[in-house]
Amino acid sequence: MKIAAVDVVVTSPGRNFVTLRITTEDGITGLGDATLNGRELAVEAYLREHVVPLLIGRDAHDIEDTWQYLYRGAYWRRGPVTMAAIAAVDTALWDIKARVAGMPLYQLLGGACRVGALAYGHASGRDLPELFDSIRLHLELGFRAIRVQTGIPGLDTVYGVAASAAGGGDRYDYEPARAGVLPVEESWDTRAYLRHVPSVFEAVRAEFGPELPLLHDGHHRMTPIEAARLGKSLEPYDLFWLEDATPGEDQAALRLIRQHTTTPLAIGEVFNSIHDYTTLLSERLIDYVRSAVTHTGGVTGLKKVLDFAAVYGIKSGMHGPTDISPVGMAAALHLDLAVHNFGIQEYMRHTPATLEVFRTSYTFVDGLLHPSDTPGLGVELDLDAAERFPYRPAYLPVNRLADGTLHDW
Ligand code: EZ4
Ligand code: CO
Repeated sequence: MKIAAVDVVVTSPGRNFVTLRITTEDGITGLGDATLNGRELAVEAYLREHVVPLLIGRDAHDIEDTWQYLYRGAYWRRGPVTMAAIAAVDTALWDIKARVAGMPLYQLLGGACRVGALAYGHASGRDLPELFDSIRLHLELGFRAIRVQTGIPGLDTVYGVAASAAGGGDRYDYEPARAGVLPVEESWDTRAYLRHVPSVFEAVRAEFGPELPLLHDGHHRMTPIEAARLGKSLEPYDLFWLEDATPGEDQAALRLIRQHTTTPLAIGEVFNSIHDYTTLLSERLIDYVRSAVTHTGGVTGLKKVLDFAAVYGIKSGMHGPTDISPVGMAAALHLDLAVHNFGIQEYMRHTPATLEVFRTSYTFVDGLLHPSDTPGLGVELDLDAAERFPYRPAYLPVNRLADGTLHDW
């Protein structure tokens, strides 16, 4: 079953997405997500110039061999651009294979281990009343696990905090990538953050009780000793996880945090290879793997990471922001269902404009996501709708300390 055509589609229904569409000689199509937030056109060019020409004429069924051909064959390995490009090819080929088989992808990955994937939603507020409203809204929507992000006294804007609690109705309206020729600049103060966050979790537990799983994202801003202190001070509030406490590239940092706290740790949304995880997994320095299918070499790449994690009893907690397209989200859901060591799935609902371009079939019922039993991934790309939303340059913000020093965002 030879690959006859490959298209790279860039569209911006509210935010930018890069999608690969592979068509076989008998007209079967498969989709893959290659969106790299704020650096989209680098992946588009990598695919268009260096990958598409290699795919024409290859057997669409040879998924592992194609993965190795693009990974080993490039000589220059790893990196977010390369691995997002490989992810898109890999996901599209799995989509094709499952469509040909007439099965939802999770069946080809071994079948379902659970009835649905527990999802967590994003509650946030500039102050406690706003945050409580946002948590209540998420509970009403059916979420059974909730990420809590909060404004910090003295800081104007803080990562993960929606502009207003009601915002876009029931929709989490925090979209960090802003259209423009330059990134927005935010300000940061770790000491103010460390002083404030434990009091917020104390208040949330007092209001909502001990049962509700609560998560928090540190977004790579702390030093190891600062993260250790936060983990320790949050222990009374029984977090499901503390995410991205320190910058991701420093695997040894997690050793220090681990020595000081029993708060479970999650990391990996900016990772792109199993080699980013070797120390973290083999030394049991984390509890959850945050990688997305979209950024880690696809279903094939991430499945290997999760199987490695399973050896150490470490679970999945796949990244699922709105910059993962519905195609990437669907791929994640099939893997969520099929791996034994599933933990939780992040879920930020896409906008109506995005769902006009990407026709999804996955469902969210009573806090659980299900990829649906449609053959393949279960997502269709509407090319006419995609054309109505042309690409707009947009960047993630940058962060500065009070004296102007550039800090991790
Ligand atoms: O900032 O996906 O856990 N989720 C996150 C996200 C990331 C964005 C960056 O593109 O940290 O909100
Ligand atoms: Co995160």
